Amino acid sequence: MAKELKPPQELSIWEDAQKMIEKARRDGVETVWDRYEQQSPHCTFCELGLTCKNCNMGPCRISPKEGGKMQRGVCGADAHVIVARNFGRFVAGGAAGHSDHGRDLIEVLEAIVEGKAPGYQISDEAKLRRVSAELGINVDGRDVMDVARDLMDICYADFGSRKKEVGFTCRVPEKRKEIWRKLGIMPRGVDREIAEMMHRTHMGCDNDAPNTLLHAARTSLADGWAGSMIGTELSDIIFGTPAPSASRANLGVLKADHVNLLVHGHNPVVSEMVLAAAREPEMIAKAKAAGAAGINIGGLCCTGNELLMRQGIPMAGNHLMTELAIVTGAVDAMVVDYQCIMPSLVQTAACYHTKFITTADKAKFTGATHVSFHPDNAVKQARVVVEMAIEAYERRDQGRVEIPCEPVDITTGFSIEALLSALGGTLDPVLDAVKAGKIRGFTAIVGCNNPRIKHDSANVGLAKALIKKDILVLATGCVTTAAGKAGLLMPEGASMAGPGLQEVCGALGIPPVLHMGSCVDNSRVIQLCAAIANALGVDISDLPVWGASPEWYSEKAVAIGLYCVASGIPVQIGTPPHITGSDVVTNLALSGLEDLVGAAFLVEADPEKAADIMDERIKAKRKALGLSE
Ligand code: BF8
Repeated sequence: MAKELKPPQELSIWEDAQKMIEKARRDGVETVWDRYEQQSPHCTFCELGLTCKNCNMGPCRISPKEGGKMQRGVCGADAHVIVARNFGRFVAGGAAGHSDHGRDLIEVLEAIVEGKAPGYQISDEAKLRRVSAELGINVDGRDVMDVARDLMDICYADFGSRKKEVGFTCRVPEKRKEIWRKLGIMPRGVDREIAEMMHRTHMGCDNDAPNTLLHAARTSLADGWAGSMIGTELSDIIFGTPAPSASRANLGVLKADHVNLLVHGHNPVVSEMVLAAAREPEMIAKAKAAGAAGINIGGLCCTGNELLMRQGIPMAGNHLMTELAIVTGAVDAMVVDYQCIMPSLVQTAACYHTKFITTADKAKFTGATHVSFHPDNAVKQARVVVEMAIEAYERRDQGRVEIPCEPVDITTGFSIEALLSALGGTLDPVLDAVKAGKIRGFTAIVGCNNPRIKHDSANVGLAKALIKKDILVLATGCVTTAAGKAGLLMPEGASMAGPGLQEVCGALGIPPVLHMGSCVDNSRVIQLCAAIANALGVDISDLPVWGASPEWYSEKAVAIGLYCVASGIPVQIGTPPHITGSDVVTNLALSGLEDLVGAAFLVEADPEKAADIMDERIKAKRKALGLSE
């Protein structure tokens, strides 16, 4: 029997989402929430992490308590080994996603150096020289392309097996590196750690759950301090380092009289080129000839964040809004690269006139139109994509268009460089505010949406609860749009903050939630924490800081959470990963890591309760640093 549909008001806190869920139902279009209901209840063995498909003696599923005795898989693996192996592979998947994205940027840099990437360039030469110098490259008086070539070599080497430590560990406080060396989790090379995790979790290798977990930490550190950090730094060098700017968010950014082209996925390598093509007078003229007033580019998910940070492109929505954007009937084309792109979007697009276009040879979708992007053909292919959007516009049925709300204003662009420049070149004003207790601490709220949780309720709830306690919030990934829609990315949003944070925001003209970029850009968060720790002469774990991912869903989010924890930043999550079938693994995650790396995970779904627990730790950390409340 079909399950009863939940009212849209129970599925999302947003009016634009609720209206589009209703429209999807009217239009007979299936959404992620429908499929979630169909899949519920989920398999308990899988939820606990107690299924194993790693070999062909299985699949196995075990009960840890069957008859009072722990069951074992066919190979003899107990619950702890099975859970740890599954978790290790989960982390490796996330680290691979971010890091392969980072590698794609090295390849673009290589193509630029070799003169084979028309349309791409070094946009921030000063940052190229600064980052290269940090990594030990001689930059004085050298040609920009020579420096870029050396940087490219160092970044490629960070993916290999020849190093003892990846390059950007030069940014990590010495005390932290000592911990990593002692535990044997210093990240050596991105591909090496990921491959070793796959090796360890093959049947008959690492059969000691804590040992597997430590390698998961090492793999995640290779993501945070190499794969992701390379992704961020090279994106800034190639496309420009973000600076504060104004933009808008929600489905109201779609324009009924324009060709609407949404970019979705992660890597700016594609979306920047599509944007550039859409701005060409020739393309605008074609759009006008087709009867449109112009071409409107909007962002979804993390490539949206990338364009928002650097180009001020408006955000149409986050993860759970991607299907609903098409349901407006106003999206002429959705162009995607990779990661977090629901396979369902092909079917959703087929219900309307929307052209669904894939661009990455490693992320093809059956039923989509594939336009293969590479550094040497990106300019040409971007024009092809924009022309497809214009053609689709001509087929649009305006009678099916419903743009559900007006957009809200947001501010964006808070890279570390932008923060420093706003603060007069030094972190001192922020550190002074922290010492004075006006900013009591920091929390980076990162990550996703998940249909298990009412859309954005926890992302927004936690951000509001924390700023009320004078805790400055940094936002990345899909939390960005949530915070933006809630008015938290505007300086006026400080009226929702506590008195200290209100004062700081007023004095600096900043919002209480600062947008720092995409999920790959969580590397900016750990870099900032390391810089603050270095400035204070302490370890990262001594700081009054948290990470949080209230609505996480992806492997990447777990990799981020673990590299934060391993870097000394405790992390709140709204739902546990599939590890609770092993008390050894669960206890390690929730408390054991605290002893090892000075931080651990907190699982608390209620934003207010989570904020209270986080606040207690911030108080304790402030006290230990000799800071008053
Ligand atoms: O990397 S926040 S849903 S889009 S995983 Fe995905 Fe989560 Fe969004 Fe970006 Ni990050």
